[in-house]
Amino acid sequence: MKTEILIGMAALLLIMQPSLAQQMASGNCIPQNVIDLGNIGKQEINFTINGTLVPGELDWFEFKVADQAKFFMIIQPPVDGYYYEDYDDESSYYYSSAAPTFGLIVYDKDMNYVASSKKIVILNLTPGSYYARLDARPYVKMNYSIMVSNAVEKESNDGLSEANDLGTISRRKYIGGSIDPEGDVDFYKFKLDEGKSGLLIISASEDTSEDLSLTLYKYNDSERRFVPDGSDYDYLSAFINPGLYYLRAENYGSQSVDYYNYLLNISLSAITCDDKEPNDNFTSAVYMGALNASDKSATLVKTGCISVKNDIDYYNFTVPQNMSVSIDVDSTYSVDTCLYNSKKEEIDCSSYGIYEELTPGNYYITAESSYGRRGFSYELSVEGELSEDGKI
Ligand SMILES: [Ca+2]
Ligand SMILES: [Ca+2]
Ligand SMILES: [Ca+2]
Ligand SMILES: [Ca+2]
Repeated sequence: MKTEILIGMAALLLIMQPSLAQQMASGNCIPQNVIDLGNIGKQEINFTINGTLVPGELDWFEFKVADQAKFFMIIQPPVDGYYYEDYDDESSYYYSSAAPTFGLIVYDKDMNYVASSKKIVILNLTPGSYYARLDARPYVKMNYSIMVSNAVEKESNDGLSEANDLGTISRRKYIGGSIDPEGDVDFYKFKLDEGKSGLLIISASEDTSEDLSLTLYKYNDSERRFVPDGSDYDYLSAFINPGLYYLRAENYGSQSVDYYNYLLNISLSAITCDDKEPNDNFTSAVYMGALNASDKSATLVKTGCISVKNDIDYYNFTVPQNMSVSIDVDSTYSVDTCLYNSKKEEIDCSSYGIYEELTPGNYYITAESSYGRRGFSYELSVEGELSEDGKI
């Protein structure tokens, strides 16, 4: 009984830790071993600080604001949602499905509270000296990184005509913003230069349990205006070609929510799609080649792209002699594949790969998203293996 109470009290103290620490800090406690972040002014800033926290430890930072500056600070664990522990010199991994709970608090030079967040703070500060304090509730030693950048939205950006211009998408871009007030909608626009194309990926993180809804707008030639081209929450991907695009960010769901901050991470990966569209039926199938097994086995590989919703990709290949054939797909999202013979009769369908003994002939494969996703690539491989004596 006594032990139970002690454990209960210890747990309560752990839960209370951040608020106790906050009160102490605001009581004019000048921190020791402060990490200097330098000056923040009108110039473009974009830097990352990497550090380590051990249980019960607080890291302090100081910075000077030269001119009135709006910028964000985002705390990120080293790997999405997971963190690792270093045992002295020997590295070993601590695996957890729960992300650590961070707390970042910003104070002015007199230790007056300015702002705080578990993930993203957006600051609009007058010139002066400031402190920031980071704590976390991992129960292990943990690495973290804090990114500081003044790539912050400019209100009002509530419609297509008011969209914030993010320029040309070439390297990864970050933009911090807020859903504030309730019902706020934020528009951004960006361009993809001539000769560039690829897979656009936009992911969002929020300092709340709410999700952002992201909608991409593309120019429609027949309607002669920008129209929504796919919508998703927290993560949006699409194959894009040169041109101008708009992005709409707003709170997902209809529940009324308080103000929150978010960070958008926008990147373009150059992907070459081997499945020249439309390859949407048997006659337009993309030929993969013949499984010529000079040394017992042969492999045919194609990179396919699920470019639009309900895209289906047809392929065909030749089996020159009796073979054991396995068909596999490597992809972020589940892909259903089906195998057909030359008479277009279905042999097998699966989302986990197909394995069949095949006689010489032409065969077809179809690939499509298992759950109606779009905007991702996959690698389709067909491997044929001869039996010891070339016969099955
Ligand atoms: Ca906003
Ligand atoms: Ca807005
Ligand atoms: Ca395709
Ligand atoms: Ca297709």
